[in-house]
Amino acid sequence: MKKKRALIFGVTGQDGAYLSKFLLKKKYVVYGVKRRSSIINTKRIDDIYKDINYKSNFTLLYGDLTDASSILNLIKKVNPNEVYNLAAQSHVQVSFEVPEYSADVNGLGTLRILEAIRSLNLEKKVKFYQAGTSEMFGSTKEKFQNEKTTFQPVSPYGVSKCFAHWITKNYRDAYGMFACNGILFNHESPIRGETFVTKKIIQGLIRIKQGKQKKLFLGNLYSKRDWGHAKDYVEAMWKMLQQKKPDDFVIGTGKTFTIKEFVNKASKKLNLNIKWIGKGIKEKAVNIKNKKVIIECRRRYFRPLEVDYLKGNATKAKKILKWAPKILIDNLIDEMIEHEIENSNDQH
Ligand code: NAP
Ligand code: F7E
Repeated sequence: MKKKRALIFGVTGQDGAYLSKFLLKKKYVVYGVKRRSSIINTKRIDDIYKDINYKSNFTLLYGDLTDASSILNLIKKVNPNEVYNLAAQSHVQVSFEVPEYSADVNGLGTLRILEAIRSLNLEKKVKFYQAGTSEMFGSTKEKFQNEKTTFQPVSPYGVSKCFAHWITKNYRDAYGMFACNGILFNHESPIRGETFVTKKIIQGLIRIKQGKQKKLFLGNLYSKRDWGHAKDYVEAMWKMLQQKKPDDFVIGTGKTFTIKEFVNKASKKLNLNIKWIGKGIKEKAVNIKNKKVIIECRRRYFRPLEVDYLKGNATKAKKILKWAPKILIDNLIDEMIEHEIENSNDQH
């Protein structure tokens, strides 16, 4: 049987790396789109080339979501069965600094892919996955968000992803395209970007423990997030494209924790006994053993608007996709800590 071909936009990111390995394991031929950068940006996928079973089925190609002709040429060249759009300016706080660029890549970039598929007359052949996000729920007051929860985005990132969501649905309805929106809640892993809060906390606490860093500076300690593992979430993406009918699905764990709770869990696992003192911007954590302040809050890490509370209801995915998260927060933190310690030892 002929192998299926998958084209992944955003292959160098956290999810792109996990999805590539997942699809290669399933015997797909994988084409990943990377953009040009001044330093090598393929760290997360370099190990694929070390695997004799994978490397011959994995190809990297240059492209950019802001460049419609590159997208069209890539789709024409690869002639994929499945296209995964994971490429994005994915940092919520940064989207307030570069709103137009975030809208261009995340919103129009999605449209450019859909339109390329359509203009190549591949709309009945190619299956399309769009990386949607719980950030689209924004300021919703619903306490357990599902596919019917109204979007109320509160950042340029959230707004750009709403455009991508609706244009994906529009192409599905208007042209009969097999196009699915995943509405994924936060998912992390050892290869999470270093400026996202989970990775920042774990990296910071370990460096403090090792005496390489004095303090960790954070923003809002009281927003709540539903954190899962990227490895589980890429499986859900693939499952969406294996259904008879295209549809949209919420993917989350159904559990929610504050940033402070995440810090407390991670410090406990690292045997760092901390005590919180002060309030508001003056709140800080003290290392009980040596009485040193190791965590402080800084205004620069607060956003102009915050998504205060997220908790995903993945009942539909459980029923239709037969998907459920396998890795929950405690095991996620354990894996992130283990990887970080191994990595920091490698450097010395
Ligand atoms: P990530 O680590 O930030 O990866 C984003 C990827 O997009 C990277 O490969 C990046 O390339 C690429 N990219 C950025 N701008 C691009 C452009 N103009 N043209 C082509 N590629 C571009 O994000 P992630 O955590 O893997 O998330 C994957 C997708 O899911 C994103 O769309 C994100 O918005 C969405 N999402 C993530 C979460 C989550 O919790 N992780 C939850 C819901 C939705 P470089 O490596 O060169 O920067
Ligand atoms: O922030 C708070 C911050 O940047 C989580 C992206 O993958 O998930 C991610 O977006 C929370 C926020 O993730 C710091 O204010 C406190 O409330 O790790 P984050 P995010 O904004 O939830 C969604 C689902 C996506 O789609 C996005 O692509 O933590 N927080 N102190 C901090 N956040 C950061 N980054 N840094 C801090 O120092």
